[in-house]
Amino acid sequence: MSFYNVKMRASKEDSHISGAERIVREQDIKEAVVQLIDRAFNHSRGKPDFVNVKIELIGEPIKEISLLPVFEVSGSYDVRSLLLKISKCAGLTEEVVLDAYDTLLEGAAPDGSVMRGAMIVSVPDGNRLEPDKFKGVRATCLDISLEAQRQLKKAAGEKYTENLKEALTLTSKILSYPDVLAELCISDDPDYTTGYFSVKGVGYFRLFNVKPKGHLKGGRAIFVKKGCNVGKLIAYLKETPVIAV
Ligand code: PML
Repeated sequence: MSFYNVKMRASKEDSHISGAERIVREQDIKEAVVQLIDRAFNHSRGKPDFVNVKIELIGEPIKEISLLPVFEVSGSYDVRSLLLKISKCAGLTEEVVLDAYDTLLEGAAPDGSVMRGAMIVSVPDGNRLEPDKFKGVRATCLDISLEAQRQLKKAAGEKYTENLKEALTLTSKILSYPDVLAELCISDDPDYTTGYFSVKGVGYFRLFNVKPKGHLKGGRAIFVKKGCNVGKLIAYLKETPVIAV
């Protein structure tokens, strides 16, 4: 049976507004396109002046990966102390994680702007490995099964959002690569203060107050083992089709 990757990205005055994707059978392409277009025109960042929808046949078997378990962290807490604690328990170098957190809040691109994709940070030395320091690295060709989505909705209850589903699917793919240890994400939407720290073998720590409200910067940091082959990692993140179950 053939599957297709349907991708949408929307922008306004050349600035990214939203993007989403699905992996579907031929008979479900139309429905997926309608959902994605609907999403493009109903985003809190405003109406797009450009929407691109791309449909590609997937020419290889789709790999099943496990959706990470979610741990919610709400209330008032100090993000840096929490990151430090989680990093320590997970055997990650604390300074490297805290440095990445500060860098994302300052804008991780060389000119201090927000990177579209993720930076790749080597552990324990903290070196930045992404070849393009402005664009970073992006993971695509991924989706979540209907059953996993149903269970996630049930578990998250009223705290369920489409952002959660997409972020969790994305980071589950990123962490499924053997040399990836963890990922930290802070939204660059000034009104969305929920981010996450996902850790291999542990799960997705959903941080409801990862940055102050109104803060315009954010981004993603992927932590990898020192010596990780970055070319192979990037190829996996971009090209290997996965479905989180
Ligand atoms: C969530 O758990 O609600 C998603 C957090 C990450 C959001 C990333 C983004 O939308 O930029």
